[in-house]
Parts: sequence; structure tokens; C-alpha cells
Amino acid sequence: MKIGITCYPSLGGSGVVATELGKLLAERGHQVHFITSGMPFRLGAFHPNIFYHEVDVNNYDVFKYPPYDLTLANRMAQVAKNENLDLLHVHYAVPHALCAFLAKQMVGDHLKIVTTLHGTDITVLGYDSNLSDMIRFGIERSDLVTAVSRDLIRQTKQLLHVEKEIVPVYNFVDKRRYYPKEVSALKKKFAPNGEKILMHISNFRPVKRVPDVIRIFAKVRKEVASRLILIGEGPEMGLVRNMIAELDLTQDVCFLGKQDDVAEVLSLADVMLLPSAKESFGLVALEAMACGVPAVTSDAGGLPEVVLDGVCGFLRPIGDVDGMAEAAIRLLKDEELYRIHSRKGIERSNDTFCHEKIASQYEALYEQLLGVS
Ligand code: GMT
Repeated sequence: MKIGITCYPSLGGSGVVATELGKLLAERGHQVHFITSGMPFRLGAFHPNIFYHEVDVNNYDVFKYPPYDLTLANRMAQVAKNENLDLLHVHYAVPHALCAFLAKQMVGDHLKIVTTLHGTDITVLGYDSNLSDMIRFGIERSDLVTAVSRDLIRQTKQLLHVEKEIVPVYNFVDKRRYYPKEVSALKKKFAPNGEKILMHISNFRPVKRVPDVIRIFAKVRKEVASRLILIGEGPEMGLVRNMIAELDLTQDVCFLGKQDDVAEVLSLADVMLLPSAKESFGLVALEAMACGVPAVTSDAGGLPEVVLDGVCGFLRPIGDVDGMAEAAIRLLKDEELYRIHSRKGIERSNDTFCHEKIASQYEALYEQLLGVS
């Protein structure tokens, strides 16, 4: 098949999933065309089946706002025509499904649109009455819609009153890259006295509740000698830094900033913390589990579909800092419990969220849509 993929190419779980899926489809012999505003950060090495088409947004003086959506739609139509694409797989309803709809109007009905919902377009933008009708339109005009968790499907139907069938297709990890790695030398650098390492990775937006991470760590540190590694960047970074200083934790917190590829650093962690207020899936919890690192998270959105409470980590209500700290302490103090959770997490990520399995699921959906067998 000839497949166009559009996603946000900068850091973020949706960009990771879109790019990794494109790479897997290319490995399977399909021709994959990324149509994005920048090179997707995980695209990596050259592959003969992968092509990149940049969307170059002009910022003419006459426009108050750069016309990204129109330029993207035009580029999608150009690539679809020139490369004879079978389908456009877009990640996010707004604006990508709408751009794909416009491109389809320009190219013809044979071009199919697959839209994957990742969360923010529904759970945040869905509440905005300036956008909600447009989001529903984008979903309903797609030929096939998938969502990364059952909870996201429930929320989409409830919030936007969407009639269309939405197929659940979970996110995945590539187990050839995400597995427990030998990092003892690196661990000595971050935890020279054998301290346990707690880790948090996010875009530091309010929805991630990073201040809860700091509060949880402050409690854990009183019971277990430990350190906190923070990865990522975002609007709450200043607030978080101030909080760390006020709580006198500076010596034990390490900021690694944005990292393109976390597969190498995840094995450093003993516990992953993700206390988000909203999380349609929580890719970072899955990536941690694949590396044998149990996750302690909130029970928001799709997280209970990823982390099984008491099996490969713990789920606690949003804002339950005491509960999350207590769960992390249990894991860090009880070696046998830790070993079981770590093993179960690896098994679960290899079974339910295996890259091969999910790529086959998408492939089968495309084939069904195009009527090929
Ligand atoms: O975490 C974010 O806010 C970024 C956002 C994105 O666009 O990558 O993440 C969303 O999509 C990820 C991949 O499907 C999910 O793992 C995240 O849970 C989801 N974020 C939210 O629902 C807040």
C-alpha cells in the first residue's frame, strides 16, 4: 500500500506512535510518505520505503495567521496525486482530519482517510464550543476512525455525540528497543550511594500534575534513600524548579531536559511516576513497563487499560499524593513484590502492546478499507 502519514512531528506520544508505525509499515514493504511540518524526531535512519514531504508554511504579511491548515491540505493533495497514495493516516482530528478531508475533495473519493484520536483533540479541545462541531465533522468525514483507548472512545461519544464507529487500537512499544538494559555504570553516576531512582517524563503541562510528582518524591525520600530524574520541558518547569528549591530537594533531583529517545534512560529508573489529570493512554508508562520499570500513576482516562493495578504497577485517584507515595514505597521496599511487578509489566507490554501485533491490526484495517486481501 502507499500510505501518507501526518502527525505533529515534535516531541509527544502521538508523534512517536505515528512515526514508529510508519517505520514498521515500511519494514513490511509498504511505501510510507510522511507529510509534516518538520522531520519527525524519531524518523532516524534512511529507509528506501520512507519518504518525507515538508509542509512549508508561508507567513505573508497579508495574513494575520500563517495558513498551516490550508498549506497542509494542499501538500497532502499534491503528494496523494503525485505518489498515487491509497490512504492518508492522520493523527489528531484537528486540524489533520479536516486537512485530509479537504485534500480528498481535491483528489477524489478513492483516497481514504484514517484518523487516529490521541486525546487532547477530544479531552481538551472537545470542550471548546468554537471547535467541537468541527472536530465532530472531521471524525464523521473520516473513512475510518481509531482511538488509542476504550476510555477515549467513551469520552468522544459522550462529549461530541459522535455516531460513527471508533475502533480501539492501542499504542505499542517496539520490544527490539524497549527492554531492560544494563545501565549499572550510568546508575552509579545518578545514584552513587545505591539510591533508588524515581522518574517522570512529560511535557510539563498542568495536565501532567508535575507538582504532584515532587510531593510524592518528597514523601518517598523520607522512607527510602532515593533520587528523582525529570525528563522533558514545558510551561510548568519554573514552578517545579521553585517547588524543588522550597522543599530543599535540589540535591536529589536531576533535570535531563528534552530527550529524543528515552529507550536508553528508562532502565535507570526503579519507578515511573505519572499522576496526570488526563491521559488517554500514557505511552511513557507503557515504555517504562517494557523496560521492567513499574509505573505508579493516577487512574485517569485510559491509564487503567495500560497499567493493571497491583499487577504491573499501581493506580491511585487523581491527586492522591499519599496513596501514590505509599505505593511507590511498597514497591521500593519489597524486593519480591518489585520483581513480580517488573516481570508482569514486561510480559504485558510484550503481549498486549507488542509492536508487531498493533502494526498488523492497522494493516488489516487499511486492507479492509481499501478492499484488498
Ligand atoms: O501527553 C501529551 O499531552 C501529548 C499528547 C500527544 O499528542 O502526544 O499525548 C496524547 O497522546 C499520547 C499518544 O497516544 C498518549 O499516550 C497520551 O496519553 C495523550 N495525552 C493526553 O491524553 C493528555
